[in-house]
Formats: sequence, C-alpha cells, structure tokens
Amino acid sequence: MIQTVCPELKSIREKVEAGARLSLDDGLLLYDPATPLHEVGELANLVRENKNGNVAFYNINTHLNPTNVCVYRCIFCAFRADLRDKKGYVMSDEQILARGQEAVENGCTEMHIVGGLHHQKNYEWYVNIIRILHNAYPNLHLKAWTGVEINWFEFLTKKSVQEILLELKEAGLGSMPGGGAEIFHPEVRDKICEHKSDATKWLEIHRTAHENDIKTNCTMLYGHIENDYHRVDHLIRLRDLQDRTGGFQTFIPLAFHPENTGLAELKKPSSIMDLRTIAISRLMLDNIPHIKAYWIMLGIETAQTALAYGADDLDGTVRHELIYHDAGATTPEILSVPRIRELIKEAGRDPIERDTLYHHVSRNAANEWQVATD
Ligand code: V47
Ligand code: SF4
Repeated sequence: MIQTVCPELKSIREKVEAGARLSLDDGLLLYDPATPLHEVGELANLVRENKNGNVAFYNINTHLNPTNVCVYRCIFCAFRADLRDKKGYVMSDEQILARGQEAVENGCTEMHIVGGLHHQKNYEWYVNIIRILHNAYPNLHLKAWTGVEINWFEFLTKKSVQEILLELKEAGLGSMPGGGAEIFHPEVRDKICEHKSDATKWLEIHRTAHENDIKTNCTMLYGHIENDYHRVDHLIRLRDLQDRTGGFQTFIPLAFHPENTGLAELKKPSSIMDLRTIAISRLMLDNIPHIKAYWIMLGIETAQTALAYGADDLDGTVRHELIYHDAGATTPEILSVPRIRELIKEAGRDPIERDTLYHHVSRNAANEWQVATD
C-alpha cells in the first residue's frame, strides 16, 4: 500500500492498486507539475515490479544506418542529408556485411537497422540488406525498418503492407523497431514531419505486422512542441492498438535532442520531464510488457534512475549509433557489458541479458550465446 500525500492522486492510486485502467484525464493530472514526481514514480514502480519483478533487461546490440540520404525533412532530424549533400552516404553491400561480421565477433544478438528514404534506391535495395545479412549471419536478429520505411516501400512498389512485410520476413526480418511514431496528433505531426505517414498509417502497419507474427516496438518523441494532451493522446492510441493485437513488446519514450535540428532554439527536456514521462508511460500503457529507458538519449544517470520510475530495460550496449549523436547526444558510443550490469546492480535491480524477443540469454566462456532454458 502506497501512502499518497497529494489528495488529487487518491483515485489514481486506487485504480493502480486495483489494476484498473487510467483515463486521459488521469494522464493529464500525472503530467501536472503540481503532482509530485516521487509519487508518480512510486505508483509506476508498483506496476513495474508487478510486471517484471526486480529484473532489468539489457541486450548486446549494434546499429546499422545504411544511408542517411532522405527524401523527407522532419524538422527534428539532424541525421538526414540531401541527395547531393557532402555529409550524405550510402553503404555498399561489403560495408554492410562487414558490420554484420563485427557484430557477430562482438557477441551481438541484434542488429537495429533504420535509415533514410533514399531518392534513388529501390525497394529491392532495402530487401537485399536484410537478405544478405540474414544469409551470412542467421543467428543475428534483424530488427529493421520503421513503419515510415514500410510506408515508403508501399509508395515505391504499390504492394500491400502485408505483402511487403511477408517478403521482408522471408528475407530474414526478425522484428520491427518502434521509430517514426513521433507524436501522432496532427496538430503536432503536421508541423514536425508533415509528409511522412500519419498516425492511422503508422498504426495500420504495426497492426499488420502483429497479425503476421512480427513483433514490434513503439516510441514517442517528446520534449519539443507538443503538450501534455498530445503525449497522453499518443499513449492511448498505442494502448488501443495493443488491446487489439498484443504485438508491441516495449515502449521507448525518446527525449528530443535539439542540436543541429530545425528546432535548435529549444532546450532538451529536463531529467524531471524524462522521469515523469517514463513513469506516466508505465502507468498508462498497462498492456505493454516493457518500458525502455534508452540510455543513449536520456544519459546514463537518468536512465539508471528510470529503473525506479517504471522502466525495466536499458536497451543495449549499442555500437554505431548516429541519429542522436548527430543531434548532440553526449553519451558514449558504447557501454561494455560489465558497465551496463554494474549500472543495473547499482540501481538495486538484477541484470538479465535478453534477446530481441525478451528470451533470457546465457553465454559460455567463449562468449557464445544461447537462449536460456529455465
Ligand atoms: O523516429 C530523430 C527519433 C527515432 C531525433 O525500437 C530523435 O528498440 C531525439 O525509434 N532527438 C528513431 N530523437 C529511433 C528509434 C529507436 C531507438 C532506440 C530503440 C528503438 C527500438 C527505437 O529517433 C525517430 C525519431 O523519433 N529522433 N531525431 C532527435 N533529434
Ligand atoms: Fe528522414 Fe527519418 Fe530523418 Fe525523418 S526522421 S528526415 S524520415 S531520416
């Protein structure tokens, strides 16, 4: 039983303790700065421990961004380049395969693949990336292409979402990351990324993935021009889809990094905002199993603290991350396994290595891994 000091929180506390669902108004109250953060965090921690006990997950992963050239111009993006930009690049098959080799040599279980929507690359180029990596490294899970990219493939090929997803699955796609969700509400979406797939399309693509046994993640980009209502509305739209499909594995709130973007005049969100958003996500998304505190964006200290505010996952050791480092993230490029385990233990949690689908992973002395059978 949690002792709530803030009287307005009483009915929310009763709902959380009874396992009942929170409403839009509840979400707005939780975002009110007058609602003490530590009480919101305590409630979120209750849900987190009911769902995931004392465990905090991490994985050993790498990122691959095969190109940064992109037809879109999302105002928050520091990663993209124009076709003839000096900064623009496209990786060759050899470079892509070398990344696969490096990943496997370093014990990675997952490669997270996303990139720009290149003006001149056809759909087959994107399918081929999955195919060559999967053929060469069949044990490396390929978590690839956001809903925005799948929507671009629809435009390129005029095929249905289902046909595209099944072709990618056949080529070796393991699951899909949660990017491209940004903020669903059109009041914000139309200003920050007006040309890319809207909320209905993004959600339709994830629904179709779930219906075809492809697990996906989901995200929310916060701390720019959106308000409390837009954030809570976003969470409820994700929760509604999860009620129908159960296919989301984890939700990742993404803290906006303004440097080198079209919104460079904004400050990045405070740690208070980060922790409140993690906690509210845990409380609102009662049907999504995991909440990820993505250390690359939050910073190591806030991500570690987030393990007491609703989060049960730190993402991975990560190598070759570009999207946030281009936007001014000052976090390291990689965390070692001992360091990530130490951070989790220092937060009072039990570190568990997972694979992309949240199976526990065990390793032998030669660092060869397998899904643990317990
Ligand atoms: O959709 C782009 C965001 C997302 C910036 O599924 C920015 O496990 C902050 O979705 N500041 C892509 N954010 C990354 C993503 C992700 C990350 C980690 C794990 C998983 C997962 C997914 O990055 C984009 C956009 O929302 N983004 N620019 C920026 N300046
Ligand atoms: Fe392109 Fe993605 Fe950047 Fe938008 S966020 S400009 S779609 S690379």
